[in-house]
Amino acid sequence: MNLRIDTRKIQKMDSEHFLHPFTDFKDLAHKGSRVIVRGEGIYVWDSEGAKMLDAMSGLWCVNVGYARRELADAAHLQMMTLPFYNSFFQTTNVPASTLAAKLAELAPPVGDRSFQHVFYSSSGSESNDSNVRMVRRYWDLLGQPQRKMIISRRNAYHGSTMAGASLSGMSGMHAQGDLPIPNIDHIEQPYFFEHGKEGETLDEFGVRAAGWLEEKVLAVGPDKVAAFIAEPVQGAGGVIIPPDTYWPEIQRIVDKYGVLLISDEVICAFGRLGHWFAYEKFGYKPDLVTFAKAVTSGYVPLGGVMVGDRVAKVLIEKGGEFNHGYTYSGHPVACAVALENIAIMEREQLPQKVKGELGAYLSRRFAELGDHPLVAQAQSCGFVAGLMLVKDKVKKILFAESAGVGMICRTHCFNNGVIMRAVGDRMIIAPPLVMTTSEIDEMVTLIRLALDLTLKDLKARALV
Ligand code: PXG
Repeated sequence: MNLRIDTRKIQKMDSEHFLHPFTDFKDLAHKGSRVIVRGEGIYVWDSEGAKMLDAMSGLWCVNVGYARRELADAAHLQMMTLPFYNSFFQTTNVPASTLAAKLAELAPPVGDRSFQHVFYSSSGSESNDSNVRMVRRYWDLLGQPQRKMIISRRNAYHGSTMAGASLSGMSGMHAQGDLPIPNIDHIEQPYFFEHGKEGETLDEFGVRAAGWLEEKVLAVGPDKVAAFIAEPVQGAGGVIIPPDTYWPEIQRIVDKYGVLLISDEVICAFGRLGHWFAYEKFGYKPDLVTFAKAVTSGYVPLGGVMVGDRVAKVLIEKGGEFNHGYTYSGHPVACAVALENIAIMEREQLPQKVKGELGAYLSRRFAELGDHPLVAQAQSCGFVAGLMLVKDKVKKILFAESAGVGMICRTHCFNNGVIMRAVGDRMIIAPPLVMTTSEIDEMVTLIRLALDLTLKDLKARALV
């Protein structure tokens, strides 16, 4: 397909008018953006014709791959039928109601808790703002308005709105804009590589790391803690996979102190970890589940919160009017695309594949990268994976942050046909779930090539 794009012209408009998210504007204007023009299957192309295997699924979202006609047809049909109508004033639309029922069917009940209700938004950030609103309303209605504190974790990512960025545990975000907002606090992340002690097993570490939540609850005062929010596996923080003992211990603690549990599954839901929702994989019982991204495979923006019975009952029975919502809550086109996206995942059994042979294959092939001289750890969980680039893997010596080794590696990836994301010196992937085993082989070969080129580059700069 010849799209005849004038790269320079687009770059000029881009640098003169488009302020990109999480970007040093001046630096990008100087370098010029890479113009992505097309996607098909697991590949994207730039305006200069370079083809890249997109091992990040856009940004953790294109789970069914690019250029799916079914999704375009669903959007087209819905736009011609009813492109928009609001759901504020006692009206609804067919896709929003149908999708709500479908999501309630897909979210498995756990113990005495089930999910029968959905609150819609258009993004993960908005959904977490809605969570803050719902959690505070819940405790107010129960006559415990002093329960305001929401505990999160350092290096978590929960979005970029005022509440989302506050819940996120990233100091760079907090440093801009007087964040966090009041009544949000953070504990350390369950990252063994950083916090594990000499001689401690992974399982022991998992229990100790979960214990940081109990310490924080006790320090704040159990009657003041409203909720704990966490990603099942931290995504943007660098694919931090918690030890098996972590989630059961977290569950024990939130149960003991009656604290609500929010599972932020913006990355982990919709098959990414081999389940429709990731709390099922780890066996914990959230009260609220945030979703976005892959609910539509990123084709159109949609997000929301699965509201568990415990919270829903109080908001419905005692709440009266809930003074919160968005113009696009239950957007008909977004919901129609989500329904078709879920139908594709069901037809192609994508969650089952990730949970079964395909996920096992990715895990095996990715782990092989652990033998590379630069790689200290190559781990995966379903279809997310991360590896750590280190100066000395035996002595666990890290590169200086200023060396920017992750970015060097990322550039070699881009220039050699595979898109990975660098988080510091952690290189991470979240590939489309529609990959075949031979595409996994191709991806691993390209990653190894990028690692070899990085090593060569670092030797030339005398950094190893
Ligand atoms: N929660 C989680 C767990 C996320 O990963 C959000 C909330 C916010 O979603 P929205 O739709 O508002 O962006 C996210 C988003 C990265 C990166 O660099 C990750 C996200 C967004 C942007 C960049 O890995 N995750």
